[in-house]
Amino acid sequence: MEQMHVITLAIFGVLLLPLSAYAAVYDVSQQGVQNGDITNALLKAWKLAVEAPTASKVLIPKGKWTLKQALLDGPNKAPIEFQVEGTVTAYSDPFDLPDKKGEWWIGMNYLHSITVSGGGIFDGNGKVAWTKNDCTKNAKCLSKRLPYNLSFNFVNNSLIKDITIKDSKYFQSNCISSNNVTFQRVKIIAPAESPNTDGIHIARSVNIKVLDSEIGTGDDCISFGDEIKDVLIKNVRCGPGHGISIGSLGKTNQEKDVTGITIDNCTFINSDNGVRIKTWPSTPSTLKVTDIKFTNLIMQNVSNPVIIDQQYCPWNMCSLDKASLVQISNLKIDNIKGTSATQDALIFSCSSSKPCQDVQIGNIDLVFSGDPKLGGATTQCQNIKYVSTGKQNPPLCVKSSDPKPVPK
Ligand SMILES: *[C@@H]1O[C@H](CO)[C@@H](O)[C@H](O)[C@H]1NC(C)=O
Ligand SMILES: *[C@@H]1O[C@H](CO)[C@@H](O)[C@H](O)[C@H]1NC(C)=O
Ligand SMILES: *[C@@H]1O[C@H](CO)[C@@H](O)[C@H](O)[C@H]1NC(C)=O
Ligand SMILES: *[C@@H]1O[C@H](CO)[C@@H](O)[C@H](O)[C@H]1NC(C)=O
Ligand SMILES: *[C@H]1O[C@H](CO)[C@@H](O)[C@H](O)[C@H]1NC(C)=O
Repeated sequence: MEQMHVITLAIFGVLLLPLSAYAAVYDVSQQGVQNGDITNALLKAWKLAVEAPTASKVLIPKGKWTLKQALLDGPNKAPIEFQVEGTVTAYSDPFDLPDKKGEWWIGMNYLHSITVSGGGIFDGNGKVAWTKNDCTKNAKCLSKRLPYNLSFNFVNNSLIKDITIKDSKYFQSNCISSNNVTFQRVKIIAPAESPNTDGIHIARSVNIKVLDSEIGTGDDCISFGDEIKDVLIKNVRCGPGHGISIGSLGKTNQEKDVTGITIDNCTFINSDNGVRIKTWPSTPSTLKVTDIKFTNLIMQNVSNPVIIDQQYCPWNMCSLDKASLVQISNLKIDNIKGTSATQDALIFSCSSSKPCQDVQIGNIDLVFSGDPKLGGATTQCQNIKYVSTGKQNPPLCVKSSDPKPVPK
């Protein structure tokens, strides 16, 4: 029976779209969808696609569909386009996942030459899960077991474009252990008050791009873990949310270096931070964060537009006794304009053990948007030496250390 279904599906696909560039189009809706649930249909279509010797397409057509969980694993023999035109919604119970090991709602692993496209929506339906998330109070929190929405691991040479990801139960999307993956014209949305709904989390990857996208969430718009090389974030609009964060880094000494992150031509609107680097104190990690560029950024009412925090220690989970051993160097901050919702427009809280090195700062124009009676915007400096060019508003610190602590 199983075999017959599969063959029928393949023939349908070819017959229905004879002019397609794809040898086969596997339309999920033709696979005995029950009450709109495509869980089994998608897995069957995906299996055909990964085994296809030539390029194929898996199609989720227009319409409203529900999906329990799907692990869309490779290896695939040939390119696959995953064309999502409809709205795919998760079930609301965060623990009702068939694969208990799965940390994702839709996981795409061990794949190459994948295109995700189609203008559709992945709706994580996270409202119930968020109420069960107590991570701000509890380090071993429940939500560590809540699934990601759309998770890419061990993926090469792939493009994710023209899709919307919304209301994930936890991190909305991630890209881990991958090489040459581009996110383009992606829209990621969750309410400002939803916990840990990071937009895209990127770690252990090389040559990743996020372009022309809009991200508004309850946590970081984009966050970076360790072992990163060559990332470009360009033309991204971020807010609400916590901004774009490199780190937190250095929590364990297994972490590896972060090299080459450029954040260019992005706009931050009502976010807690603009661009941020954060590292843990009192750990043995000596990783390096180098070749970082923050350029052409517009801040609109951002609480901390630019912040380096080498004393990152949330919920008193660590001690501040020993300075961070993470070395930040070769940092360029250029052409940052707009308004700061607090007076702390620029905060450079670098490590006393490893002061920030080779920093260039130029063309800054950030104005405090709050009560003018409080004074203007300021720069705070600890353990940083920089070269400055062009306009500096607020003025940069005269001394490399100004002992004001980082506000929490
Ligand atoms: C991705 O590229 C890496 C490094 O070139 C390679 O080792 C790995 O097998 C590739 N993975 C896939 C799924 O193609
Ligand atoms: C990177 O991936 C894209 C697909 O997004 C592909 O067209 C391109 O050839 C890949 N680049 C390399 C160097 O393999
Ligand atoms: C910068 O971003 C804006 C707004 O997203 C866009 O209109 C403009 O084309 C971008 N500029 C460049 C040089 O990419
Ligand atoms: C600016 O940001 C502050 C703090 O996040 C917020 O309370 C305020 O409403 C924002 N103002 C505007 C005009 O959005
Ligand atoms: C959707 O939720 C699961 C669980 O939170 C999470 O692991 C996954 O990362 C989220 N999706 C994406 C794409 O993050």
